[in-house]
This record gives sequence, structure tokens and C-alpha cells, in this order.
Amino acid sequence: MKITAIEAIPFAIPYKKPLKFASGEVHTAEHVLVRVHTDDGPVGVAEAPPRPFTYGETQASITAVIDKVFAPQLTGLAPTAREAVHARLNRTVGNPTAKSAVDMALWDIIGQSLGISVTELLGGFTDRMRVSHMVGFAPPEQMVAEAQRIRDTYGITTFKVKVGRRPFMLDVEACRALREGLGDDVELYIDGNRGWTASESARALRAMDGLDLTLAEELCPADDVMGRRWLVSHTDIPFVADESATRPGEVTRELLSGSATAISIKTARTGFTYSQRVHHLCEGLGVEAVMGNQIDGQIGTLCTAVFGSAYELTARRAGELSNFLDMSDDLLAEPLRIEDGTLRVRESAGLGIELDPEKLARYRQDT
Ligand code: MUC
Ligand code: MG
Repeated sequence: MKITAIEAIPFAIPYKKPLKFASGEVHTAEHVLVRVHTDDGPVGVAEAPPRPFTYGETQASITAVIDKVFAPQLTGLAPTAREAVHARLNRTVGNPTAKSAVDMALWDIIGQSLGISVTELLGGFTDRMRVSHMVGFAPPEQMVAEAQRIRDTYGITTFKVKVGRRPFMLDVEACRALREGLGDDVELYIDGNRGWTASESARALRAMDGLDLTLAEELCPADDVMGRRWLVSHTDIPFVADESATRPGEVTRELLSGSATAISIKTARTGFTYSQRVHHLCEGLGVEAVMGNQIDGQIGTLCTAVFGSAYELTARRAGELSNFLDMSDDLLAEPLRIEDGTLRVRESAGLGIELDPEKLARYRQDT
């Protein structure tokens, strides 16, 4: 089987409620649908979410690099030849979400052609993940009301609270209100998207002592090298590297240098092939991992759940799988459903993605 063509289709779907956090805001999902075609028939599907504030990619850069660089380089290769595929993709630095969407579409093709799901192909640990919901910036009472609605509607009991505002007491108050409003049975953790300095982070963590936070993610920039190591060495909960650990080399560097003690794995930026390597590093080094969300749509969320449920380490914690709930619509023929706080992967071969042709026609921006 050979790759015959790769399509990169820009589409835009508005959010009902934008997500706001320390490094940016997302109002519209301006993503890129990637379809890899083969001479044997299977078509692999994935999506790339441009996040200029994290990776520098834009919707236009993703479509351009796929159309002009990756598609010509990969056409003619076998979808199973992942090392050869990545050797060619890696001739171009950066562009992580464009590369990852191509990678995940190839795994979709391999699963389809073998007649098994990608979760089974990767590791087959389970068929579902518990879901963690991300609560963006808003006045504390609105953050509490949102978390209560999400708990009551979907049974979700794990919440990642966006922090990193100034003064930091704004976020301390929001976290306190969430703990008081939701009670002791929910899990709360925080993500600062590099919004604070190391010393602000330390003061904020001290002020939040007693709230039983389980993880602290990217509170200050990893580029503030000494400050960040100092903070991590003074923090008694796992300190998660997200945007500072976007590929295996960075994961190793951040962990071994003491800049992080846990890792966020995002299939949107490491696909399945490099997410496996990040997972294996975490397992080998003995650190916790959490399946993160790149503010994915339903296709990206399904990919995250497919990977997360493949391994014991990634299935242990709730995965961030609910950002799509804030979108006004999506492209899947059968929408994802979160029930009892859980998202199940699909039994079908490959990723189990079936697109709704009318929705694709409505939201695509290239026609
Ligand atoms: C997250 O975990 O940080 C927001 C920025 C980004 O890079 O990803 C999202 C969610
Ligand atoms: Mg994060």
C-alpha cells in the first residue's frame, strides 16, 4: 500500500464560549482537517489545531507546509514506514501539529487495513478514559457555576483550573471558590501557561495550600531556567511540563534538569509515534503523565482518548477531553459523548472517524 495524496482542508467552527487562559484566547476553532489517501483504498483522517501562542503555527502555515512540503515528500511511501515518514518530515523543523496530524492519519490507515482499532494497535490497555474539564478565566462565581454544570451534566469530577493572572490572588480566590463550591470529592489542579514568575508562583502555591491541588502545570516559563528549577524543587506536588516539553528531547531535558516532575502528553503535537516515545520516557524515568488537550475539536479529542486508553500510565489519570463541549458544532457524523465522566473510544478499525459530509461542506474554508 502506498500514500497517493494528502489533503489539508482549512475549516472554521465558532466556540459557544471562548476559552481564556494566560497565553491566549480561542474564539473559533480554525483547524485543518488532514486526509491521507492510499492506492489500496483506506483514507486516514486527523485534525491539526493551529496554536500560534504555543507553537508558532497558523492555519495558513499548516495547509502550506502540508501541501507544498510534506505531501510531495511522503507520496509513494508505505503508511507503515513510519521511520521513513518521520525522517522526511523532520527535514523541516517545527510544525508539530501539521506533522502530528499526518502521523495520526497514517496510524488510522494502518488500523483500518489490519481491521483493529488504533488503541489496540498502540497498547490496548482499556477502551475509555475518565475526563478532566478545563475551566478558563472568568469571575470566580462563573467558574464555579461552569464546573457545577459540567459535573451535573456529564459526571466529570476532575477540573483543571487556568491560572496565571495578575495579581495572583485573583486565581487563588477562584481556586478557593471552586473547592468550596464543589466540595472535597472533586480533583482540582492548575495550569498557569507561563503567566507568573517563579516567585509569584511560589507565593500563589503557598496561598493555595490546603486546597488539595494534585498537579501544577507551567506556572512560570521554563526559559527562566534557574527560577523554574528553584520553584520545582520547592513544590511538593507534581509540576507538569506542557508547552516546555513538546518532543522527546525536551521531555528528557526538562525532567533531568529538574524543571518538571510530570509530563503532559498531547497527541496534537506528538501524534501517536512521538507520543509513544514520550510515554515510554515517562514510564522509564518513573514520572506521571497526563493526557493534555490542545483545545482540540472532536477528531483531536478522539485521537487523545485513543492514545490515552492504550496505556496504563496514561489511563490512570483523567484526560483533558472536554474542550469540544464549548464548540457550536463539529465534523463527526456520530458526535462524541461523555457519560458518567467517561469518554469511550470506538470499536471500529483505525480511529473510527466518520465525517459528516454536509458539515464538512458547511465549515470548510477552501471552496
Ligand atoms: C493547556 O493545557 O495549556 C492552552 C494553551 C496550550 O498550549 O494548550 C492549551 C491548554
Ligand atoms: Mg497546559
